[in-house]
Amino acid sequence: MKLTWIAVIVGAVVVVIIVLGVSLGLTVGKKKDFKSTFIDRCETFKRSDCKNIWKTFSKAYVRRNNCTVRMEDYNKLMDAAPLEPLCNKALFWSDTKDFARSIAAKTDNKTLEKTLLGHTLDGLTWCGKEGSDETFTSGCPSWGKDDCENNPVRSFWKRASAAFADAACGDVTALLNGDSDTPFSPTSIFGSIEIKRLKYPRVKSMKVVLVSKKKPKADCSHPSLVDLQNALDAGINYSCRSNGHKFSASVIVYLLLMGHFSL
Ligand code: N1C
Repeated sequence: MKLTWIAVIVGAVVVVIIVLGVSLGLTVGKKKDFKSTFIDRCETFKRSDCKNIWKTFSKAYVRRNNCTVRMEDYNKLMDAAPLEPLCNKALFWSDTKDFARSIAAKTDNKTLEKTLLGHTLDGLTWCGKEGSDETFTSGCPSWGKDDCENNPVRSFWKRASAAFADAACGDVTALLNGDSDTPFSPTSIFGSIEIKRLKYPRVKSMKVVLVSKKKPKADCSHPSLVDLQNALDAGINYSCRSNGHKFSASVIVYLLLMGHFSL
């Protein structure tokens, strides 16, 4: 009798494990489609109009030739999700995405990826096709300009970065890569779009922080930083500091939190 009960309990446990395993496997294994990802991410910002934001977004590239989507095609999207002024906390970056993300996550600094549209589209690829209402996530032009400059993803980041720079005010920070041969690249989005839209007296100062994971190649005397200063609007105060060591993003965050390093 006792043995029968043990067999029944063990059997029930096995059934529960199998049911849970199968349903979990199905959920994890199923890739969310692009539209659901967009709306789910958008809704984390407690917006009730994410379906409308999606419609406005997709109109920019759906049914289009993927090499003719310009940054202006996202103007209506920017109007649908305008940015609040970002005073004394805008954090720009170039070639230092993981550093910027870790720092922004642990501090009050705000990167574009912490805003609704930046967060919603971070890391995603999308494009359309002439004669189709669908959004595609493969077979799209690549980020580099080799395919074509006016592609849906690149034009979005250019437009969103322009809006982000327009919203910045007071003191801003730029996190640049000290391991790079050119920490300030005039062809990057930071160098070609954002820096040009920072206007004095709305923006008072820019602090450049050079971070390195390896033995740093560049310090604050690097010639490309002279180009950066020349690109800055007259009146914006410039300063630069370099950590001068190889630090991982998590070490920098730790030093920041302990007050041994500041942005
Ligand atoms: O070309 P970049 O860097 O100088 O662009 C970074 C600059 C930041 O200050 C951001 O405000 O432009 C903005 N930006 C993003 O926020 C962003 N998120 C994700 C630009 N690009 C962004 N991405 C992706 O990073 C983009 O799809 C492409 O793959 C990179 C470009 O980064 P970069 O060349 O290091």
